[in-house]
Amino acid sequence: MKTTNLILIVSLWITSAALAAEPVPVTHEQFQAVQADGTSSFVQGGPARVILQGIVLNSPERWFDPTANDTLAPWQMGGQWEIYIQGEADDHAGTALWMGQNYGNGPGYENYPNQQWLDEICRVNHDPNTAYIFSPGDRVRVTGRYLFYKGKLNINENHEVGDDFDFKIELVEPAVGLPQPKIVELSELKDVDDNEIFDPNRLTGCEYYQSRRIRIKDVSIIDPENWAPDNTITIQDSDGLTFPVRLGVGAGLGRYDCPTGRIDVIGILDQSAPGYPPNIDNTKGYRLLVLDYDGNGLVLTNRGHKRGNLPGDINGDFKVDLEDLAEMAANWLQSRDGLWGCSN
Ligand SMILES: [Ca+2]
Ligand SMILES: [Ca+2]
Repeated sequence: MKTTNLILIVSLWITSAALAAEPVPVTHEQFQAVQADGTSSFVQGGPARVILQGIVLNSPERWFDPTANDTLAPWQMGGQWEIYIQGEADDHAGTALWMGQNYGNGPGYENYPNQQWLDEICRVNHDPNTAYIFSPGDRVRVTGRYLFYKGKLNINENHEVGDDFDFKIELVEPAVGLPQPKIVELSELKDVDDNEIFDPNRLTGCEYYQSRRIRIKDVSIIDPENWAPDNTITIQDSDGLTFPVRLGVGAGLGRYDCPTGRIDVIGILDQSAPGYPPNIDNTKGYRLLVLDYDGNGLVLTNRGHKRGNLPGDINGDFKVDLEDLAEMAANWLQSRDGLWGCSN
């Protein structure tokens, strides 16, 4: 028998075995458990699919550009989509859900053609029962497969475009509200030598806050020259401890100047462990994600509500004028994939 046929038969057998298994409800804490080296201790012997519940923390299009593009060079992912959901009550963990368009730009997988990608992100942006569009602060239930990547276990499609690999998001309760960000000192995340604190029991240090909303108080941005959407800046506290802040692509990050002086930062503590191929050292690579900014000057965050109430005041400076018109003109006739023109 040819090796390729054998692989096909084995993979079909694995696929059908996985298909038979019912998804298993788990807590985020169970799902994110790690071994001493930071790799997953859930994956080995874990169910094919899990069910997780939590609060949506972000709008995916302020983190990645979802725009469909299936004509890219190898290793370019085209549209991407990712949300973080945070566990509630004593389930002190959180989980990211990721999808990309051009899985086939890595060997052995297929790409989503543009229309199929649009259908996919339209589907995961809407509650299947009500067509409601998910937003930060909604309580949702997720059913899906998973893979370990760069220090955390993600719900994803295993890089497969087939329907059987879709993950599903259902609304449990809309507009519950974002979780209150836990106030965290940089000394909880970094040791005295400014190295990341890693606790494999996930009861302290960076792991404890991974994929959760936190607030770091009284820091300054020491490299304001790096202030730009989709870039990384560094914050520093009065003891000299530092932490990277990965900025998203929210429009406010391009619209407003880098905050100066002593500020607070509210974001999602994330891990993107360094090295290639991935999963070399899963005890490092922590960062704070800030996906948008409302220009308030004191807290690096986007609170999602502005004073003023003048329709057309795009930049929120309380006057409708040519600056607003210029920003609108620059985006004229653009539409947001996954939200506009969905058939569901
Ligand atoms: Ca981790
Ligand atoms: Ca204005």
